[in-house]
Amino acid sequence: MKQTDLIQHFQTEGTVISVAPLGAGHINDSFLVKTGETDKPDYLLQRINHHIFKDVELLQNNILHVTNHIRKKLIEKGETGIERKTLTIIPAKDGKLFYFDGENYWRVYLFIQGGKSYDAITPALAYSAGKAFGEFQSYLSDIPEKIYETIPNFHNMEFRLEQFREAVANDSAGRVADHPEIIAAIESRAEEMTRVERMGREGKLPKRINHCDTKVNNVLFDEEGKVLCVVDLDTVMPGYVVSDFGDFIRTGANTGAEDDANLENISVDLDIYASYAKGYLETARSFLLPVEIELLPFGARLLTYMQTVRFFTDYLNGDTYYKIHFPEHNLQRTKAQLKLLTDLEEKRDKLVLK
Ligand code: ADP
Ligand code: GN1
Ligand code: MG
Repeated sequence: MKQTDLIQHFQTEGTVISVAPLGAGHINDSFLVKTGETDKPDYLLQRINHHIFKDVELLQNNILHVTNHIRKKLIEKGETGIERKTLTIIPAKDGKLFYFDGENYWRVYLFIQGGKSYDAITPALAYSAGKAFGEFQSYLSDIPEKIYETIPNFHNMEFRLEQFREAVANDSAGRVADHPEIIAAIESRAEEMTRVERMGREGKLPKRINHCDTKVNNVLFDEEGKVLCVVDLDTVMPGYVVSDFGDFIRTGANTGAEDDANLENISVDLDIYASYAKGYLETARSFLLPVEIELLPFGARLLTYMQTVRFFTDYLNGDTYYKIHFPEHNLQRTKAQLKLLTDLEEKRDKLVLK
């Protein structure tokens, strides 16, 4: 079905004048839908990857609860311009939170005008993003509805290692024999990297509602560099806060790209690291336990390691999960993440927070 026809199934206003692809995520497909009338909003149309988010109804209900709760908090704080400060779901004409066209699932959000997202940022933007993610966690700390895992075991390192080991054993794409050094690099860190799950089981670390995809390009900033809102809410679910801290550092504090072909470009930018941590702790310190703060630098290594394992597992499986743009893309991503991990390990002493 054409995207212009799809939009007719939603409770939108105005006349569609254009539909154009937007964003560079690895999972969903996004389109900016522009309307002709100046007094009508534009929209974001997204094709939901239902091979990954298998229960679309549960997914959309989660997002509805999360955005309604955040909206309530913003109103309580006396904020204005709230339609740009959290996502707004536009339901389908039948009242559902998505539309199924017989093949694909689609959803629509209000388009946030003037919002900018970046793949590379400055320390000032990192500080602002840190505050925003701390605030996000704090807003959701008392959400009354149950928020489900939209992808079971999503940031569970033990589970990700099980998937990796299964991929090595199956060797379905015949790629295992060529990469003994990557396999060794993953295995040698496995014990250390699963400590968060052990601490959770021992009752030493609480789960909180996390964003679980705190990539730098999931924050929208206004023209002045102030955060408008956090987007990409598919993975909001219970988790350990080290995850959200770590995934931002993995993406926002990398001097290179996530898939940089030139490993020399890759290192951790310590200014961005410190600025993000400062912003985050300003809004999150009040609810974090000392052990959670102590583990934040570990979180940066953990999420970089987790992404190494996830990209490499997908490579070994023959590229079935992440969108790839060329045949060895997942291998290149793996090597780039491993390089960032090594740099984070070397600068370990410089990452300690107070
Ligand atoms: P993906 O799963 O592909 O990463 P996102 O939900 O993050 O999809 O959307 C892709 C990009 O589109 C984001 O990085 C952001 O720049 C932009 N975006 C997302 N939602 C909105 C919105 N409601 N209004 C304006 N821009 C948006
Ligand atoms: C995916 O959709 P996107 O690009 O924001 C992935 C994240 C990974 C990220 C790696 C549902 O996020 O977990 O960290 O790619 N999302 C899912 O860039 O698997
Ligand atoms: Mg995204």
